[in-house]
Amino acid sequence: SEYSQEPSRDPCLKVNAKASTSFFFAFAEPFNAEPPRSALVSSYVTPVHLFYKRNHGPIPIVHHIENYSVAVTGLIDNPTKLSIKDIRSLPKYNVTATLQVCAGNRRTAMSKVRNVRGVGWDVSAIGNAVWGGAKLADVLELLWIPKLTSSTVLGGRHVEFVSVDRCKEENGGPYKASIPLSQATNPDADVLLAYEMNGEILNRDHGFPLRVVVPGVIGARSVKWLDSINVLAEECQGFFMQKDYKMFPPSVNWDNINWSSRRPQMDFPVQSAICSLEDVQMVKPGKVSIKGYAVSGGGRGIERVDISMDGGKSWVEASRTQKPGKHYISEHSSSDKWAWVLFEATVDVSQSTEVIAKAVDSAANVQPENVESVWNLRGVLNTSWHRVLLRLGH
Ligand code: MTE
Ligand code: MO
Repeated sequence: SEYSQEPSRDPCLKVNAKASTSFFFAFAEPFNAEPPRSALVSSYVTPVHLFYKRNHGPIPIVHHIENYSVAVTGLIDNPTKLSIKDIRSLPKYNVTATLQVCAGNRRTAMSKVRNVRGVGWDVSAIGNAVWGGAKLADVLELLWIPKLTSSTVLGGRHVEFVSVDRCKEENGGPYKASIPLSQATNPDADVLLAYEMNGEILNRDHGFPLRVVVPGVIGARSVKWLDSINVLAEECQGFFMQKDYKMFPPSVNWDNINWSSRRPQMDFPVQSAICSLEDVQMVKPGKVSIKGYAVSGGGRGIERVDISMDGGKSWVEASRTQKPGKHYISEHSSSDKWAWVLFEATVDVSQSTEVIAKAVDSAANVQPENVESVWNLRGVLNTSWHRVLLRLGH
């Protein structure tokens, strides 16, 4: 089958089958999986084998890396092909960035309110990695597209990334997505053509030999197995930009949906989740440690993480840690504005109770209280307060 040459994966990963697949297709292909919660917060940088994996087709194989190249075409004067050597010859940057599945994880919790369509992602479809590669702004400059080129002046130009994989949503064509030209040419946006993950050569699952990493933006725009870069007069018209990964209001259903009425989701909102406890967790009376992650998109850092034990009437602030991965940092490294913080609080438990976490970002954006208020038919962007139930046992 098309899936006979998949890489081997850590058996601890939880494979998320599509809700619609029957029992016989339960190890649904393409491969979509996330790590156990507790493993996710055991390190600041997520190990590659534990990093969630999100695919829309079989994992491509590149046999001869020497022959591999990326075509740069579209609205440019000199269309060209860049080899991996050309890309490696540009200054290398290590950017610590949190990537979150699709247009946000935690779909399973949203589907409990009302049915939604899509792969059942829980809280661990997110990871924080150190991505090593060339800045897209440097690559484009090499092709005479100056840094900080404004998309507005040029009528909303976008830079499109096209892969080599085969997705059924694209009728067997490749996965693609685009970002505004102004972001692509902004060195401070830290958009990378990455060939390393956590100091190792990028593996097949995560896009070998080259992938895009768009920090602060939903994972769906970070195209893996990059084949070409096209400068377009407008947004990419592919399925994943136009017919998916958009936020709709709770009133929109499959009968009245109008895809063109909404913009593709780009920056992700403020998100946090408790990972040291399952949804329903048995605990002994006494001290319980609450650990999790918090992150916001668009380069907005985390200002605060609050914990409540009384349904949100009162809150205590959790402590936060953010460790720049020093050992990866080279002369060209950047701050951790794209990376998550891990939080921790210790609470005293004497009866069964709900624990709630919510984060606040540097622009004072706060997670919404209820999932109902952000419910949408695709089940994306569930950033509602994260709640777990502690059941007292002995
Ligand atoms: N790129 C290609 N070529 N094909 C894909 O299916 N999935 C996208 C994005 N890039 C995808 C892709 C989505 S929806 C996400 S969330 C991220 O890759 C997942 O990246 P990861 O598997 O490295 O975690
Ligand atoms: Mo995704």
